[in-house]
Amino acid sequence: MKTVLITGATSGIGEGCARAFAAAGWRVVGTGRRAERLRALADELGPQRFHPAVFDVTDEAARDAALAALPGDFADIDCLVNNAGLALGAAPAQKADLASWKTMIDTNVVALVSLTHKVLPGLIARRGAVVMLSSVAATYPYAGGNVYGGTKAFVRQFALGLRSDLAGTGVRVTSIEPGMVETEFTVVRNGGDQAASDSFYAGVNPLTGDDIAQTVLWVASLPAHMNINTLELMPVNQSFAGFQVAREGQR
Ligand code: NDP
Ligand code: 8X3
Repeated sequence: MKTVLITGATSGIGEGCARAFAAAGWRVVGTGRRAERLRALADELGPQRFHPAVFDVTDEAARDAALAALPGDFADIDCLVNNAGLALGAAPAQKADLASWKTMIDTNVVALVSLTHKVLPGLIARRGAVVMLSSVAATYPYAGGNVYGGTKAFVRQFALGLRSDLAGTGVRVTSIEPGMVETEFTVVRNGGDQAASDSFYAGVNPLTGDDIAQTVLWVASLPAHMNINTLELMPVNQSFAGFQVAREGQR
């Protein structure tokens, strides 16, 4: 039986991944700050299947303590799903909050790199896998995406760089790059405004956390000789628009 460590399992894509991997017969270590949600998942999935690890990914001491306390059955990680992350705000750069920018970088980049560095020796020993949640925002800039898009571009390029460094180890690395997925993502982005999130997704028929979870599980369950490098996916109703043009004298 294999073990997966999923960061951000209290909501959305990570929560969907916890259920999907558990249903497929994996042992799941699910992390997040909201202990009650992890407890509920543990009750639902059972102690043989799910182990809750409560910590803030930006707190390395708390993370290390939680990982050191993993029960023997859950201690050997075969797959790391680097999912915890967030966007804060969608203001243009010149109006953005610097503290929010730093929180996104600390969470989406620094914590992800640090956890990957910690888990990598074990993944190499077990010829495991890393699946990173990047975003379409890594590739397609949009107004207000500034630092969030920058963090997700880092995640994608870090995943590809890892692929290169890990040549010959058997470790697989994938960057998953979704478009609009209706989770708590847009509520968080808008400071807890559920109505703003509802209107963002209204009529779109967006992807769901479970859609992405099934994709992550598929990637992690492929035969050992197959590596999905990058995987971009969107709801059918989301697609591309042209460039914007600012005309002088019309501002
Ligand atoms: P949610 O807001 O529903 O879930 C985010 C998860 O990240 C939660 O479990 C949250 O746990 C965890 N998290 C955030 N900050 C921290 C922290 N400091 N420490 C520990 N855990 C943290 O969003 P999604 O499920 O949509 O997002 C998951 C990933 O997918 C993110 O990386 C996001 O950028 C990416 N993504 C999302 C898309 C979307 O449209 N929704 C599209 C493309 C990519 P808790 O609050 O309990 O700590
Ligand atoms: C977020 C994707 O399309 O909502 O990563 O900006 S989108």
